[in-house]
Amino acid sequence: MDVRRYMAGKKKVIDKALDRYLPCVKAEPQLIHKAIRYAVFPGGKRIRPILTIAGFEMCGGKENSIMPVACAIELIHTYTLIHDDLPCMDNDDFRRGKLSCHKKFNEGLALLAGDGILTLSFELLSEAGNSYLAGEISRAIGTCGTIGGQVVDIIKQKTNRRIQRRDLDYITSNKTGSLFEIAVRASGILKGVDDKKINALSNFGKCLGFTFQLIDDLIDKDGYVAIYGAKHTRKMAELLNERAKSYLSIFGRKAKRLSEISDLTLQRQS
Ligand code: GRG
Repeated sequence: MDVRRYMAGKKKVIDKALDRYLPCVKAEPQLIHKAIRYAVFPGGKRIRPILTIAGFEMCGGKENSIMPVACAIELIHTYTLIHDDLPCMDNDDFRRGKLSCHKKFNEGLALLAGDGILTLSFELLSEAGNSYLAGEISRAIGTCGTIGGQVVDIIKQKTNRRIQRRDLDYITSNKTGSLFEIAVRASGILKGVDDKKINALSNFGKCLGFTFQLIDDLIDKDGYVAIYGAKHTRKMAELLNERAKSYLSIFGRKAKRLSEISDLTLQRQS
């Protein structure tokens, strides 16, 4: 099956599962559930949970048993977007082509919608029954991971000085990279593959996350593009994509799907 069709199919399955896991709009208090569903649907590309599922399948697992983990990863991603859009952070009025959550509802509700889906993600992780994995995900999105990246980003933005490469690397690895890394790594942990394979999955996820951010900077003409220009940034992304795929060699031909998803990241326009 063509990789685009594979991804579109997975997106549908993920959306259906998210719909099942989230409280319905009629559940009290209705307003918070309305705000949560507004932020989660129709959603974006669902790239992170697709990577989790594709990684799990590569390791010999079946889609259904990783679905709570894949959905937890997407809910964590959505919480970061809701909070990132708040006036106290990036102050964005729009997200995914519509009003951001706090603009549609209000700041308090958006904050709680983010908290609500972060909390639900750990309920889903408890369903997966692997406390080591829950710990690894907590660490990846904590103050030495995603949150840490956001903290340094905010501090650097406030100084108004041209950002240094070292700081940008730190922000990218943590703010974007950590969640990509754990999204892929989670698949190996849940399937119980050996440490060599888990490390390979981590390295692949880390490089892919970095590539993803470089392409994002090319689309938005900021970040690395502001320092190195578009041509150099694209070259960096291409090299990093090759490095990402090289980590998959340990999986042999089974790595085809993850490799294709990685290549597709280079071509994305949104
Ligand atoms: C801890 C509040 C908090 C934030 C952490 C991840 C993050 C920092 C903020 C989110 C905003 C942002 C621009 C992150 C960079 C990573 C990135 C390119 C996110 C967009 O991801 P896509 O393109 O989005 O996968 P869709 O809409 O497709 O889900």
